[in-house]
Amino acid sequence: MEAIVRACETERWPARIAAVISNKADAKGLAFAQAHGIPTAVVPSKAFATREAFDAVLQETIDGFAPDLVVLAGFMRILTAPFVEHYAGRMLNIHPSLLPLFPGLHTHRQALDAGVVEHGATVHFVTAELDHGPGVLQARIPVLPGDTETALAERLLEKEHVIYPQAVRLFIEDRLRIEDGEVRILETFAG
Ligand code: NHR
Repeated sequence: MEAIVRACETERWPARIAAVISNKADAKGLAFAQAHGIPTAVVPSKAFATREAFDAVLQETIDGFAPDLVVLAGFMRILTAPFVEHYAGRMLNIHPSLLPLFPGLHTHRQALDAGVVEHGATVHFVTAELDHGPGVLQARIPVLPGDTETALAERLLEKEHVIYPQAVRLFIEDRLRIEDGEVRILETFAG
């Protein structure tokens, strides 16, 4: 989230971060957002009995800021189908694996256990099926001898901070199209 806010500022995107919203009141990103003059909101998932009830209030809260795009960044609650449908084609996530490999949790552990020589991260549009939406950009890193979950996560995070802002920028430039469940990136004349 911080990388996206910084890219928006330093690259002078024709965009505004409408709000930063968390399901946790103590999330560090909220303080960061406030320091950057960005509105914040908290919808405490713990206070809701069901996923449906939480998602309904989360949706009202998001829509109150009227964003063009919803960006999940470290958001760890599985979202219900109606919520995902409401933001179809306008909600992104970054998942720390080379999807379709290793959807779900503990991706670095999954990659090490599988013995892959390459790992990575994927920015994708969010669909109801967890970590299965159309992919926008991927970054790759080698898996090194002696690698641990922590080491992999740390090296990958640097790459995530590059490709997630790039993907958001492509959306803002209206260069992403979803066709037959796949993302096409439009070229510009400038390259
Ligand atoms: N919701 C839908 N419908 N589809 C996706 O693709 C989603 C999603 C919600 C979040 C992010 C994803 C990730 O980056 C994401 C993608 C949390 C879980 C999970 O199992 C899985 C994937 C992702 C985020 N959450 C548990 C739950 O019961 C809680 C885990 C926890 O709190 O630690 O919600 O990887």
